[in-house]
Amino acid sequence: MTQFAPPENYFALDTTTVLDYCRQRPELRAMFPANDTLEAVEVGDGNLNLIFKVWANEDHNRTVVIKQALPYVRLVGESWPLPTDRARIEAQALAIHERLVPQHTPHQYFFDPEMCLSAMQNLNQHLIMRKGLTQGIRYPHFAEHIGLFMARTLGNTSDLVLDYRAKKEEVARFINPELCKISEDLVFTEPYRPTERNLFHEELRPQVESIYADERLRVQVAGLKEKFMTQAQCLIHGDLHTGSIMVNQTDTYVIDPEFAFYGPMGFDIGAVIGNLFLSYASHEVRTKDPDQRAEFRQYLTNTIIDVWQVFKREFQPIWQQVDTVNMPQGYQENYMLRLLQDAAGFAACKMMRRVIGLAGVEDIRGIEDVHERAIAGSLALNMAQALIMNRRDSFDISDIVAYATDQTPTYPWK
Ligand code: SR1
Ligand code: MG
Repeated sequence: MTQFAPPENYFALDTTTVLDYCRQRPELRAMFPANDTLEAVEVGDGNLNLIFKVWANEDHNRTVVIKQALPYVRLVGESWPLPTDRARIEAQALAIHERLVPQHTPHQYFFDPEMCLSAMQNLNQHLIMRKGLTQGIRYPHFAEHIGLFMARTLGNTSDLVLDYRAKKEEVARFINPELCKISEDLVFTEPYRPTERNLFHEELRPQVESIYADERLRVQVAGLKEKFMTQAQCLIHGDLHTGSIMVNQTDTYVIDPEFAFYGPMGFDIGAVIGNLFLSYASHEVRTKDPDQRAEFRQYLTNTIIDVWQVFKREFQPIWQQVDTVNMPQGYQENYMLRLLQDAAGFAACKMMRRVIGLAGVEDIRGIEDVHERAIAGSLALNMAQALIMNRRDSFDISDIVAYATDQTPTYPWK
């Protein structure tokens, strides 16, 4: 396997060495004056990196987050090497996001290329959105915030806004082959064939095997994979699931753009929609009371509809900048329709990979009872298949919601 050596002076921090590191950084001197007592804890629960929280004198309002890339996939270990250059990609994407949507991007104090780490604002009043959704918490401003975030970050990094040369230079700066390969494999390849890395529950085997055998489905997935690999449309976040979003009742922050590259816009929009649908599927068993379940699901589907409507509305300023001789109204409408249909297809792939593939999500895999887990997983797979197969017949976001929510679980087998 290819080895990706980190920079010469790189070493992986721990909860002791991170304290010395923070004391030595001039950018943190104002936050951590010389005589302060620093403490740290490692809080990374993701698949790839080390995440430390460092604070001073027991004052958690003076906390910084240090995110350091490990030279391998943390979820698997050193047998799966991964370039630490992803820390640079993340830092540069965060800088662009902070410029375009500062209200939805954690502030980055600095990036250290030798140590492959960034120091960032601690979002201590916020929760990972996926955790909130599993508990049935609603976020009333989320659709407005994420719709704006996506319209600004995707639209302003596309050919619709960037100068021809700047765009190509940006494509080169954000070449991210190994992280893209993870998505190519885990999102578009492995869920559709037997592989050692797939990790679904045995209860779901008959349904998974029918997916492996479904050539019509694989034709659709192959088309989406091609789009992912070839359409350098704009700078996408690349991993915009609800675990990459931190929320509370008033704010929304997007974190973790280490998978960023120039790819298709619909991949980010689909990630948001697909993860809201995964939550919808999980509440088939997570919320026992039928009225409460219906209400929370209504919130989720309204949110999906609003995300798309806000995205479209906030994309209008982008269309106002284009040359309408070359890009007349009809082209603009067709562009948005293609985006909607792409988003439905990518949402579906994102859902199937989280049920069948290596890296699952708490919404489904966190359901303790195996039968309930299989019910939710089965429903998610059926929703995803309906989305991917019917996306070309979807002309409005309400069509997409209708196709998905018409589904029922196949498990338990009749
Ligand atoms: C091996 S990395 C698995 C997953 O973690 C990240 O969050 C991405 O979603 C990736 O596919
Ligand atoms: Mg991540």
